[in-house]
Amino acid sequence: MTSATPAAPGTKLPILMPPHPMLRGRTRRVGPADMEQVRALLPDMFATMYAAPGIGLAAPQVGVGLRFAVIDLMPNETPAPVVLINPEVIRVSEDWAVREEGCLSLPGQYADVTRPARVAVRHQDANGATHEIEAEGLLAACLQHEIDHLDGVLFVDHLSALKRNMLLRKLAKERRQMAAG
Ligand code: GNR
Ligand code: NI
Repeated sequence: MTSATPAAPGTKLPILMPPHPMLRGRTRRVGPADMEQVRALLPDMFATMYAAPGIGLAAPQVGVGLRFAVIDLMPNETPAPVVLINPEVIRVSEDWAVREEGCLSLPGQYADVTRPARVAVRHQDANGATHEIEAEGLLAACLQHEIDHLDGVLFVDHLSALKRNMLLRKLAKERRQMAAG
């Protein structure tokens, strides 16, 4: 059997949905003492993201209150996993871009989100080495979306209150109907 996604050795974790408080809390910076725990979680985070499927997953979405996330935009259907530990936006462009976003914590909900078109992000990898990414397009949106999660922010928070409540109510209704069979 062939698969576009890597044979992830990890285990799928449950993805939290609103109103879970973990999605609204801030996360704690990953320090040297946390690296072992983070490294142990990474295979499960990637397995969860690839299975969903999604292009990013932040630790709070799987109930972990630490400042890290994983992404993989799968350019040309080829895996390109990136580990973002303590990611920070260090520069933003003055121009904005609109893009339709979704979120694994808000399944089935999509909306146009306006964000800075380009960002530079500094982060550490699983070995503690520091990197800087300059991004535009989908990668820029995804990086900002994941860093938002680490601050308790969901993409719907960038919408009007009217649109936000509409999407959150639609999700709650769809989940009730799903539970009722
Ligand atoms: O899978 C995802 N797709 C996506 C599309 C546009 C902008 C951001 C994203 S991230 C999302 C996965 C997710 O919920 N990450 O937190
Ligand atoms: Ni998300």
